[in-house]
Amino acid sequence: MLGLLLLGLAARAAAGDRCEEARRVLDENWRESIGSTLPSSSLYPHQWSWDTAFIATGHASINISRAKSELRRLFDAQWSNGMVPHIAFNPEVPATSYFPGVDWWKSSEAARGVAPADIETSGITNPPVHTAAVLRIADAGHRDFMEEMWPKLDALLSYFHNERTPAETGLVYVRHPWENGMDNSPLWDVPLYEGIPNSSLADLPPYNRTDLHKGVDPRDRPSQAFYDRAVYILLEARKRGYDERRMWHDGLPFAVYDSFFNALVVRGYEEMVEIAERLDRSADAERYREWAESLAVSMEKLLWDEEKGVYGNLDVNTNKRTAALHVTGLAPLVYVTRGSSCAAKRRLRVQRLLSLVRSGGFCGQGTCRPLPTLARGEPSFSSRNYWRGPVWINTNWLLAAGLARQGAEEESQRVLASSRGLVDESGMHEYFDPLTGAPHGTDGFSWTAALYHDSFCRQVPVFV
Ligand code: 2M8
Repeated sequence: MLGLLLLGLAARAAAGDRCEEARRVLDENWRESIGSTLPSSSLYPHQWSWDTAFIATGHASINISRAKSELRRLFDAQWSNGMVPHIAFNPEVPATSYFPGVDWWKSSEAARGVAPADIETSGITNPPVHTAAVLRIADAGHRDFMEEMWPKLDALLSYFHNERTPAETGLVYVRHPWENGMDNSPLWDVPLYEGIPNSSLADLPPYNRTDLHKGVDPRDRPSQAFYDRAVYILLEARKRGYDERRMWHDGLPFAVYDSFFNALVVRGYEEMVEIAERLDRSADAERYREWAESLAVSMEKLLWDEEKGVYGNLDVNTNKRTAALHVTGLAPLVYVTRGSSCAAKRRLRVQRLLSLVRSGGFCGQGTCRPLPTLARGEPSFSSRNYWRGPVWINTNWLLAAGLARQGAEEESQRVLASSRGLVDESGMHEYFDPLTGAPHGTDGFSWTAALYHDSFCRQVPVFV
């Protein structure tokens, strides 16, 4: 009994230290000159869109003025069509510090009049998880920030509805594997390697990968074949001035209706309903309710994979669906909209996803650390390679919240406890080996720190 008590106290002490460490990491990665926090001072020296949302969420319980500044600076880089680029470049660091940098994207020149003239950015986007950050800030007593952010969030979410949702499917497509944030997810293998053969890459200009020289083991990073294709897709988009209609009509080298991205858009629409209601914007709340509903119906109709028992991805170019036991396929747990015409199906499918979360493949039997991005036993599983198996704190955070929303409180707590254990043992690393708990990627990683703080260090209980 005494032993248990001492263990409990030791764990509390460790968490206390880690809370302090989380705040320190965020402080060290903060850059006053751009008013935002870098994902990592070495590997990622610019501002990333969904990282910023997670960082601002964490800052809501640490430093509110930084939380607001993060989002303000990111949305200063918003394009006139509503797109928030996945990178807003940091002018303080040399061009050689990150690949592909400003010289590759050339946003202000290639998308003149649409991309901002005063901040260089990438030409692709990220999942719209910023609504959650704005709600956290509002809940910390800053309702006025919802007012301030409303037009910017509305432009961003409307961009997905107006520019990225072709009427025939009603789904949102991604046009680069970097857009959903899971760079080398195995779900990209078919569209990338079958869709873009080596022969298309003959004229690719030479480039230097900076990520291989930043102290991270190259075995943990995406392959050269992946980078070649990532650069090729970037250059094809740039040639077309990043014009959405033109890219779509000319034919995109890579275009996928991805379950993870679509699920986060539904979740974004749901949070817009919440924000609109708090701001007494009933017509806007109704519009977002309808968008969430219709996107959820399209997901039930087109993305569910009965054989695998998860939501899959649909390739725009081949109309083929691929599914894998990857967190991508579990992501529809994050939203509660049922899609009224498919509600019964949706209920059954959520039950199937929950049984997968409880299964050994996703570390449900206490055999490994949930949630691996790819289930053990899947052919391309790697416990250390980036988005092909390791546990990430942001996907755990999103899924833990989703599980709680589905009423699976025990599973939600198990996923949170896993994140806590991994960080308590090793610190603020980028990702973790689900089999051994070993840390990988860069250290001093901001979203790990921010979401650890949001989950375990603030006074108000999470996800209630
Ligand atoms: C990783 O992606 C970038 C490209 O956007 C990279 O590998 O250089 C991903 O983990 C992505 O999700 C994340 O937003 C970014 C910065 O942390 O790094």
